[in-house]
Amino acid sequence: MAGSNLKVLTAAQAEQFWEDGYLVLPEFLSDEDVSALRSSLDVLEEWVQSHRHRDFMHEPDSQELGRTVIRKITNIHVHGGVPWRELMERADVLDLFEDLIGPDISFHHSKAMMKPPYEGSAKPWHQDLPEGFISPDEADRLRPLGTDLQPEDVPVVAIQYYVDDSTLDNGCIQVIPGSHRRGLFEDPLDESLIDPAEAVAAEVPAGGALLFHCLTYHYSAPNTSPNWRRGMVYEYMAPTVGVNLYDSGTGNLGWGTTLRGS
Ligand SMILES: O=C(O)CCC(=O)C(=O)O
Repeated sequence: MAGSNLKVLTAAQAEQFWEDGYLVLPEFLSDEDVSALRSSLDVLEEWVQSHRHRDFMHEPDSQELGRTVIRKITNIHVHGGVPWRELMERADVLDLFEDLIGPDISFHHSKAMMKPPYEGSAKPWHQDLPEGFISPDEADRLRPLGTDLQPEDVPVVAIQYYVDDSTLDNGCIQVIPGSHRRGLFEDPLDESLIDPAEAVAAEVPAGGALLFHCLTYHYSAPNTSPNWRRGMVYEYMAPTVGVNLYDSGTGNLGWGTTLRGS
């Protein structure tokens, strides 16, 4: 999938991404980036104490009395202000995606997954593609294809940036390597499809990032630690082969915006 003139990744990294369906980049953002991004999240965390907005989802079982605990902020590239907006279309980010999915890159969506200390709840095992990236009819059409559904034909890839260390203790993403080559399943994934022995904890230090394909099985456990695990997802797409993506109308701002190429 990746071209021969890579701009950010080594050939081995690009190959590993397509083999495993994910790739850890332990270093990506500068210390200045991380500090600006953290400050913006701190502002939002205060803002939500006195405001309500449909893009801000609260932790459903929070025990924190008198304080709103945020689970997820949809459209972080809008709500987070300048640093998050710039991150969406930074040249090095688009270069990285060009290495993986080619020169025609459009925006899919963004969100902040806050995983607050002690209260961050789990995200069940799932693939991104059936989570509103395609219509239910399209999912019904694709599922019987099984392993004929090639990940290279659905070049939709997420990057999750971390402003805190993301570890097993605070609910890092776990993945099943190679699961992006097993076809499309119901959302969320039936637990019988998951062999815990195959799961890999994709731990990433603050400032690093995790890339994962839209068919890769992934999960994150509750945060049982005293530490934040704030991981912000930006998803990008390139033209697909034989798969109709759609904007589910769930309020992803900027869906389909061309960021590079045609
Ligand atoms: O950040 C998390 O805990 C889960 C994120 C995720 O599963 C996703 O973006 O698809």
